[in-house]
Amino acid sequence: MQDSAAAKDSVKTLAKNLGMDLCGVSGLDRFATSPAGRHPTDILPGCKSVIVVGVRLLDGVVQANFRAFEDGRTDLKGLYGTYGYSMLPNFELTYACYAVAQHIERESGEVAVPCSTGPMTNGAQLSIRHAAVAAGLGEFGWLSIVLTPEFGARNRFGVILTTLELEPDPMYDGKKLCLGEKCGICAKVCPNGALGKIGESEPRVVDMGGHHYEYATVSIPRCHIVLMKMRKEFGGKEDYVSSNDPASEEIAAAMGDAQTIDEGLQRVGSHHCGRCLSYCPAARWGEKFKARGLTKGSEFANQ
Ligand code: B12
Ligand code: SF4
Ligand code: SF4
Repeated sequence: MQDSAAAKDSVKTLAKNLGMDLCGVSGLDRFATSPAGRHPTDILPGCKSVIVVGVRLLDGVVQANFRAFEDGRTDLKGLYGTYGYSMLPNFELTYACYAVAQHIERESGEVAVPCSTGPMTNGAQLSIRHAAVAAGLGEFGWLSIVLTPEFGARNRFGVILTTLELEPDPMYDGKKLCLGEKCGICAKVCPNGALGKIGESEPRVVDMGGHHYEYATVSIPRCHIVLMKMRKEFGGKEDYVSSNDPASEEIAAAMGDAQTIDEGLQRVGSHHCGRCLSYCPAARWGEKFKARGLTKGSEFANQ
């Protein structure tokens, strides 16, 4: 392969041709504070570059979520489950990561590892959110996932680790994307209080590449039981766990039963919530959805 800048260009062109909307590259210095076992070199010894690809969510699929939240059309949640959560973003990203890794190995003789992207793709080797920020694609929003200037919260990402040296992209340094305290919509719309309120709860703090970020500490059990419909009030057929804030062990024990209900292809209920992501107005989505009449103007959509 060519020099590190030309090699990066060829990877980005390929990613675009594979249907990716975003692609960025980070060196390893930005991962200096990774937790044990989650550093790129723990997965690929000799790793020199972290490539992150990203794909936008379809507006039409996010609007199907509004029909469910605002019109009670919970039958439409399967659209988000299939095209916005488990199936397509993940598989599309998985294929793109695989093709980029093949391209690098074929062209340069270096080593490349495509990582898992999420549900049904076997595991979480490293934090994709941190990688996306390191690769300059955006910044953490209060909702804890990554906001990009192009699509706000409505993106999914995939990661390829490689021993090939690629020219790193600068960190995102543009206008602040999260509207912070004057917004707080993500915490307000969460049906199970999984996200603490801004200014009232202890944030997670990340220092990376000279940038400082703070975002909500997500209660994973609280989010998980909504995503998996594990209580009647979140659409479950039964209360599979004893409270809205169960211990992780109780969720794990109940998963066997819960996963057999209302199964999609992945044998997991297709509820998948996504309220925080859908209502997040970053990247002017509030205006866009309102202008197109895609929400019914709930107090959140109006902000
Ligand atoms: C399991 C999982 C979940 C679980 C648990 C989430 C969790 N926080 O663990 C549940 C079901 C709750 C969940 C929910 C959602 N998820 Co999710 N999830 C994942 C998945 C598959 C693995 C997360 C994980 O265990 N990572 C490994 C650990 C190590 O990373 P971590 O928890 O992020 O990191 C912590 C520490 O280890 C440390 N850390 C880790 N690495 C590093 C590196 C550095 C340098 C530093 C400083 C610190 C640090 O900081 C973190 C805080 O302690 C990721 C994909 C992935 N591999 O990252 C998607 C992912 C995070 N999810 C995603 C999405 C979109 C969602 C939902 C919106 C889905 C939905 N319902 O529509 C919600 C959002 C909820 C919310 N507000 O956060 C996207 C986010 C995309 C984006 N825009 O940023 C991801 C990246 C999937 C993807 N391929 O795009 N998710
Ligand atoms: S996905 Fe739903 S339950 Fe999870 S944090 Fe977002 S709004 Fe809350
Ligand atoms: S909903 Fe508002 S506070 Fe939450 S991440 Fe989006 S812009 Fe930030």
